[in-house]
Amino acid sequence: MKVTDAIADALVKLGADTMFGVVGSGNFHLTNALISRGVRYVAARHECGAASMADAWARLADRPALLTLHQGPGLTNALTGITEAAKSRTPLLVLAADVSARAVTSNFRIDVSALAGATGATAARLHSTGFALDDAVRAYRTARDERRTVVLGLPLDVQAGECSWPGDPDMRVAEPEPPSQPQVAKLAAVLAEATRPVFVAGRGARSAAARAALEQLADSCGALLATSAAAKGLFRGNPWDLDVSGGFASPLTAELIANADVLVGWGCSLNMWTTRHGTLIGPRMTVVQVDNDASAIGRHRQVHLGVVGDVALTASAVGRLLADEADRADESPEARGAHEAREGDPAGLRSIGYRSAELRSGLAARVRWRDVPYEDESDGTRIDPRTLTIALDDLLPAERIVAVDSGNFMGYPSMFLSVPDQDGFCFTQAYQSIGLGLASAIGSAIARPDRLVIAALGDGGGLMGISELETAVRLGLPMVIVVYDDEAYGAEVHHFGPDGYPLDTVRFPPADLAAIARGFGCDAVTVRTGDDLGPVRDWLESRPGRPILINAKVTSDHGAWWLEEAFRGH
Ligand SMILES: Cc1ncc(C[n+]2csc(CCOP(=O)(O)OP(=O)(O)O)c2C)c(N)n1
Ligand SMILES: [Mg+2]
Repeated sequence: MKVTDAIADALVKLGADTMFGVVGSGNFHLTNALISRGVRYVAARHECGAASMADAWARLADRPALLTLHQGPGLTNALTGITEAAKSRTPLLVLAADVSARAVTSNFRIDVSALAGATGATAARLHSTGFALDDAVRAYRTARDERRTVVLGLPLDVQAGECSWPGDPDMRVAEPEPPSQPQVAKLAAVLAEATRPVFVAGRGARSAAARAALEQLADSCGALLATSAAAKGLFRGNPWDLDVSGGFASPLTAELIANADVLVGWGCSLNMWTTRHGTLIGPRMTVVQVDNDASAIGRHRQVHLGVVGDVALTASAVGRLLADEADRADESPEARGAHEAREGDPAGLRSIGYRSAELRSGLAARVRWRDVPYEDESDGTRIDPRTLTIALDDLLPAERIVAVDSGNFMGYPSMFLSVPDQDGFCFTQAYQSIGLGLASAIGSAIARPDRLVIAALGDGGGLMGISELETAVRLGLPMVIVVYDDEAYGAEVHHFGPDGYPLDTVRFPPADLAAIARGFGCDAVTVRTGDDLGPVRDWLESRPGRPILINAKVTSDHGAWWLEEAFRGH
């Protein structure tokens, strides 16, 4: 049996079903072997786009995507997207063709393992025809079970070799890690004493099971619920949802988090973004971190208590312990209070922990950014990005996925567009690269054809990744692409401008992005006022099988409020 056929068989048996890439001679046969076994192949126009599509797809599908690349430049072109995936712990298997070991003078020769390791990905390799299948299966399992981006080097001579099929691969999937009982008891004791607890759920809590367990525990101790940007939407619909903690937090959210007496990060690194460089952590706050990866605990900031374990299992175990303690207390004179504490009060009819009826109505009225008053700076020729985004929030269906590129503009879609749940937000910002937003929106649209995908881009990042517009048109994806067009690398303009530096390197003449998009086969509209959004309404009604690009000429008199915060992190 040919090694490429054996690997394709094994990957399909393990569950691989979707692959992104750019095909050259080095990955031609393996890619076709996978396609002939039913794997869907999505051809991108640039390997970085393919990597970012695969990254977004895997985040939403919650299983490994495959990324297939030609040797040498195929891999180096993909590196930025691979780095983003590796830093985000996206389960991704990169099938990276490589020259044969003996081809020491090949033009395509690079050190694949060194490159993979340098990005934070896990390096793997087909070592020989005899072990090729084991190497490939192990690489897939590492990607899936450890949530790693794995770069599997595929030497051409090994790919072309023969091997024997050893039988079906081991199909076991790693089980989630339960916490230890002493740590559960410590966290239960902290929550039993808390008067103003806040939970901040991160990427490691992005599941329905974690949401259910965290909501139940929060009800029993009166905690408010926030997320990191990576888990935005997780608690949508819960009356105690504070939305995102950190630079994107609304004033009310920031105030409530800073005034907490106990903050528990659940599958959340509590990094400088989520804590606003630590300013959301009060001096007398007890900080707890729960994570299934022991090395994540205390990595960004010191915590008073670290609990190693799966988020859903830990939240359930702590909830059970608190309920047992309340049951025992039922026999005591304080029985009634304890009983109430155990039952919780999700509706907020009486005060428990941080919750009260008054706070509940305050949250309903003021927790969203779009409910915070602002002065509309639109001037008839350029639209205020806040006004634009609120209009889009009203116009576009609620069942959506918002995929955001990087830049000064990025907070507007992140904070003014609501999302239906944690799968409604695709935030590829772990590497802070511009240019990944469009491709990650395409990967999202492929993962979730039931939802309208909104790609939110700056003009800089949009033009950097524009080759994938052809992919979106070719695939007939009905997505909305909003370009916040300030004709500049606005982040640099607003960071350096106030100090009087020359800005010629970061400003550009106007570009007609709507015409460019039409050239790719998109529908398109240029928007300078809210009235210009009519064609978007028409497009929504007819839903043609092609994207619409909104070239929004936005005001840019000053930087966004989160930008200075971001530059403090450089
Ligand atoms: C690949 C890459 N190159 C350069 C940068 C530095 N950078 C950060 S934001 C930015 C400007 C992006 O411009 P645009 O997409 O128009 O967004 P804006 O800041 O104008 O809102 C640049 C160049 C980066 N983060 N990533
Ligand atoms: Mg710009």
